[in-house]
Amino acid sequence: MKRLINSQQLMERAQKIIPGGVNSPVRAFKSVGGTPPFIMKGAGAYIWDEDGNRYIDFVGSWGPLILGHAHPEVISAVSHTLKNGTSFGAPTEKEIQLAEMIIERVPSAEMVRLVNSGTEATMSAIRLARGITGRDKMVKFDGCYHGHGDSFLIAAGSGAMTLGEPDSPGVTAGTAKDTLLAKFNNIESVAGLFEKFNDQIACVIIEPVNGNVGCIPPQNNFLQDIRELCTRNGSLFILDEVMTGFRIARGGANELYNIDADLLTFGKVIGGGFPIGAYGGKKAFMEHIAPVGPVYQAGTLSGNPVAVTAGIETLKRLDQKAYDQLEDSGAYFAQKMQSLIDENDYPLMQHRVGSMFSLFFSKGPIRNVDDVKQCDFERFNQFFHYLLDNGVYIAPSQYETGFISLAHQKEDLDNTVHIMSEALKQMNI
Ligand code: HOZ
Repeated sequence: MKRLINSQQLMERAQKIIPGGVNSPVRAFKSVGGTPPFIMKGAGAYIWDEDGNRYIDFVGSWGPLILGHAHPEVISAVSHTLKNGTSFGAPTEKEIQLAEMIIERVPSAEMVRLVNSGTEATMSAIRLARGITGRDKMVKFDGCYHGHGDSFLIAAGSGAMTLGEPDSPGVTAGTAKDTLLAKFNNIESVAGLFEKFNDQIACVIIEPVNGNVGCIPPQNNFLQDIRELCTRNGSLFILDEVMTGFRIARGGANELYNIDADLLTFGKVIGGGFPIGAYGGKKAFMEHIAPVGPVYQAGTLSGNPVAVTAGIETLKRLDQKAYDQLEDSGAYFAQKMQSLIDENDYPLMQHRVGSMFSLFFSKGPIRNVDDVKQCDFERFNQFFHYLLDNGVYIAPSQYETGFISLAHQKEDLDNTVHIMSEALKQMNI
């Protein structure tokens, strides 16, 4: 059992002045119970808590740290930028460089606008879609999470689902009525909405891999079929690549699944651990944004030089060799876990897309959030706490995805499989 004395004290202190003691609900361990370790530092594949315990980290700040923690060259470039000032509220050359890197990699991105978070990116993208089409309604998928903008907090995944609040109080009925819900991996549910509301739907927004209810890949031609429905009905198709962008392939899901998106949203990896987001897409659409067009969107710190530097330095290191390594690591880990599951006939199944993975406490199939809801959450919690006690840090919810970084070595993955195997053994399942 790891000692979390300092973390406990910090949590008590934090809870007095920060709601729940945390600045984002997923960090609070609400559904798994116990005290979250307060993190003191990270290096490569590891983090250390305030009691000196070391963990192999599969959260990676919820996705951004694809190079691992405190990558020396990213830190050095950021330090250099910092010396010249932290923010100007005026254009800088580095913003062009990051935008060029995004556009060069993502097939459907012809123009890009930098913002400060994934939430800002998705909020801005749907405003743009509504501004262009003059339509109000938007289709999202049950269990997809697109940040905490009002329109998205309807059947939302991630922390909202974990806390049992997929529809947040505070979202007005007026806003909620414009969010239409479809089922992930169920094209009939999308077609049904188009039949009913065809000339009212501004856009369909989707996580191409549903990474906020665990990791669920799209099946069959699901994404292509949505593309077709959007084209036929004059609606924009928005790929929310905040999680998948520059993570599952050099050009993200846009490239991997060969989907012609109208708009795309980004975050996480493009900030290399700093707060950033972006939305992009076809030039003809992006030129509707102010100051070129009438759709307004702005930000004091948008394109912040420090965040942009970290993003550039991160993307620079993500060449094909890096994606091959991420794929190898993901496949190696999944294959070892599958042997463990098969040899012991454990009631578990897993999904993986590159370096994104999830282990579900269910025999499956897992096609969408409805299937995830059938998982054995009690067992997930036991498993989670055994891992935490033994130095493996995964997200504290069955409704989240694991991330392998370039810093994870075979030895880290072997150790993790070993600890997972011990956890499952002592759980007696
Ligand atoms: N999308 C992340 C969780 N799945 C965001 C992290 C957060 O909500 O704090």
